[in-house]
Amino acid sequence: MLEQLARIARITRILALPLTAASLAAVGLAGCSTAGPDEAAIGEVDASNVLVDARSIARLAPGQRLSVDLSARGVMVHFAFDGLDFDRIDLAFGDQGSASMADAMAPLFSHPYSPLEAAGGRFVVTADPANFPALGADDIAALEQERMIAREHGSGAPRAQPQSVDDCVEQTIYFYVDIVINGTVQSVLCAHTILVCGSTTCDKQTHNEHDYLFCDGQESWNDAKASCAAQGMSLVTLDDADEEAWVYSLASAHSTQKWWMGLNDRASEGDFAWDSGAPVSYTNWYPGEPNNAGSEDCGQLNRFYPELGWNDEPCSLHLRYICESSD
Ligand code: MMA
Ligand code: CA
Repeated sequence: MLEQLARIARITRILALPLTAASLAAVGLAGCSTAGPDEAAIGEVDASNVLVDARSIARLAPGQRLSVDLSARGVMVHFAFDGLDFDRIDLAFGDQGSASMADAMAPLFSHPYSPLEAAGGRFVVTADPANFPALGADDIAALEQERMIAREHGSGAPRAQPQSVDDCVEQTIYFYVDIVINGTVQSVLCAHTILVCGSTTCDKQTHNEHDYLFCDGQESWNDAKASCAAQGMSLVTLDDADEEAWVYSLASAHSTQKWWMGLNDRASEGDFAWDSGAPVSYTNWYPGEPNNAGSEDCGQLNRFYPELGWNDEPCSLHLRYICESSD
């Protein structure tokens, strides 16, 4: 996992940042103390910011468990996941009972934005979106619809677009994860802060020995192709339903908006070809597509989310994109 993270960081220049009091302040959360993570322990940051880390567990008597109340209004619980013994923590959800953290968080740890992936990062978990004063009603609506949003901000600066390596911005990613409480699945809002350097962040994944990048930067098809080529890759080729299902589920976990793939008929109208040069052995056009509506030469996924099925769109649109290695 750590090795995978190191590779992701190297290739995509995403750096997981500890969620410090300063970065909390930057996202406008009320009641944040300026105490550094080293001075903080459970209950010691302040009444509205509680840190749970390995040292909190070390203070427990043998056999004792730590109970963390996620239902408390106005309280943000910060989990420093590194070295945390989930088996010794109970998460309490008010009327809805409690669950061992190890059981409750199992789905979270298999989520693409798992804190285990973000080793060294720190997550904020709250059972109640109302505990996030930085989120406006529109943000919540977007979260509800997309189940994840990214907000960009720089400290003191106007809301910034990620620029170059020298001009990194902090980005707080909010997302819902499903955790299991007393056998039922409940959505919990989470946030973590990453440093985004460069205009695009890409999540690297591997499937059937091919590497894939799920890139969040919104690029024209040409620029997306060039960005893949710069990594020695092509825009994704979908060879069969199995590969499509895998790509679709990961892409949709990042964003249910549209994504570019490699299929296009730029060279000759109606003759679709993959960016990788692979033969077109499989297609899954949505009924009525490709319709070349107003000149559309580039293939994309998720136009009809949550339904599967591909669409053609104008290549000049700026969309997220997926790269794939040839081996
Ligand atoms: C949009 C655009 C097209 C697609 C149609 C389907 C109106 O155009 O996404 O590419 O074919 O929707 O209705
Ligand atoms: Ca179309």
